[in-house]
Amino acid sequence: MASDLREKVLEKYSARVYKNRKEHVIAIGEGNPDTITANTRAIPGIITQRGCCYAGCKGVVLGPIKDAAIIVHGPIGCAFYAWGTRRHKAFADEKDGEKADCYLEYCFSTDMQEPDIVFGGEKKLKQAITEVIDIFHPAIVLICSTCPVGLIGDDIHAVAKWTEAEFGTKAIAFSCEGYKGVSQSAGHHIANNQLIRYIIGTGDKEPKTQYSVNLLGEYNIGGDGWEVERLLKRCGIEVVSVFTGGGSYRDLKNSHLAHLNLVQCHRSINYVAEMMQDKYGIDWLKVNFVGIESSAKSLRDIGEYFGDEELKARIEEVIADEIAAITDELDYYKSKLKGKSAALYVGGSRSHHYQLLLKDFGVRTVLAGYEFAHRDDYEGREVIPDIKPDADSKNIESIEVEPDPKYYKVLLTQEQKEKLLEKGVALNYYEGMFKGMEEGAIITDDLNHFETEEFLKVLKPDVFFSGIKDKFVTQKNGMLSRQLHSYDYSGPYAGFRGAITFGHDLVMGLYTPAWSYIRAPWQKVPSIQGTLGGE
Ligand code: CFN
Ligand code: HCA
Repeated sequence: MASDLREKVLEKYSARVYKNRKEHVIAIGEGNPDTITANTRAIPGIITQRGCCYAGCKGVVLGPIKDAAIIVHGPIGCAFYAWGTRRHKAFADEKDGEKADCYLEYCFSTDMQEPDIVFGGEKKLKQAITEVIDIFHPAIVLICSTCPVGLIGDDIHAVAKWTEAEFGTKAIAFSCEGYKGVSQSAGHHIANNQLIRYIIGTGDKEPKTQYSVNLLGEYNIGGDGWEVERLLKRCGIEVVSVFTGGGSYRDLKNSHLAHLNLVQCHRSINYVAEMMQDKYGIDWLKVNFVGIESSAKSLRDIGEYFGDEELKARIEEVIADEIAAITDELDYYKSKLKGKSAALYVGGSRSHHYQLLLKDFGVRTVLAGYEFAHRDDYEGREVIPDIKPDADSKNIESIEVEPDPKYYKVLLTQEQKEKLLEKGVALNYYEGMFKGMEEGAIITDDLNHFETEEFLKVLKPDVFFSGIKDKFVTQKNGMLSRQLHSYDYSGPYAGFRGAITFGHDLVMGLYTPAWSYIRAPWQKVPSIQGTLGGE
């Protein structure tokens, strides 16, 4: 039983740690709760896999904005980390027949040293900004602070104002010191709040068509964003901006003029969708382009939202064509993968999305968890009509959403309610990890190194999907580990074609003869032979 396995791992803890961790590790079914404690501080001393606030702000959300000069104010290691380890892919746009600015290959930093910590680093920051503007003339400068900056109190916001006054170049500061909050998630918020405040809504370029969207929470890992854009374009849907994979300041500033927001990674961005709805009246729809069924459903939901019969027919044609093109390979990979089992542990939304792709291949998930997700990512986010005695109850009754007080509630205005009914698609809604998981599986929030090793020992999945920190420990123990953060530099995995690349990589990993060499020869047969006693 899953709860027994859970106990077997957690019982090794002291009473205090046990009490904490049991709220974060849930066995599905068997009368267990389908609520979880999440987004709390990791226990000091435990080896968590989480990253920091700076990683979430600079590394994840801002890093991919290709035409922004992003200056990291802090010691060089932090700048290198967010530049070198996150795999930002982008093409430089064309502007007036020439290649427009793209700074992704550069790493701008103040490289703070001890004297800057002692005497203050603002002078050095101003110097770095002056150099960047002199050399590159960027349209926008983004300043990100790392831990020491917050500790010594450099005022990066004042420096941003100074930049605008001195050079007339737009500049935004992000106080994303690594120690803030409990994980990367705080950094997503800091980045996104500034985007809403200073960038979104500042452009005036209207979309060219009546079916235009922004792609929110798509960071173009392994080229996923490109694949999704290709699919949307094939269907005749215009992509105004992408937040932020392969994205640009040039496009983000016009994003408020798009007709609909599509949300891929809800964890890092759902609140931007929410704020854009409040501020600009743009509806948002949760999509997921990881998985064959999920991709088809997402395209259909978009068609349904716009409600145009021609668009819907085109979407059906594209789905049929994309599926026909992969059927043979899909069948082959399915035949190799059916019946296998997997464990997944990544940051905030992929551990759920990839379960759906695995299902397409007949692979079962026995354990899944998030590093830094919030409760809604596990428990789901339901749209609950704001039922007031004076509200239009006739409309409310026909909304097909089960109100459940346990789940996250979203109260809608009358206008939003009407729109929801009119569109017939589940707006402002996403399913949490709990609902898709089978009885007997285990959910782990903020899984640590000890639990990773222990759970893998008892559950024995065929593959563990995770990140760089635990990949090699897993593989040295004889179990395949594929990185879901970086796709082990393969990809794209999104969409229909991407699913096949994923299937191929997984089959390759599982069936490689390398696994037969995991046990050293002397563990199987004695390697020293001789006789005792000198006979
Ligand atoms: S690209 Fe995204 S999909 S943004 Fe987020 S929650 Fe990280 S960097 Mo690593 S791969 Fe991961 Fe998600 Fe959203 Fe990436 S699962 S941990 S902060 N993530
Ligand atoms: C981060 C970035 C990361 C790390 C990946 C990993 C990414 O959290 O700072 O641990 O393998 O995707 O690059 O999530």
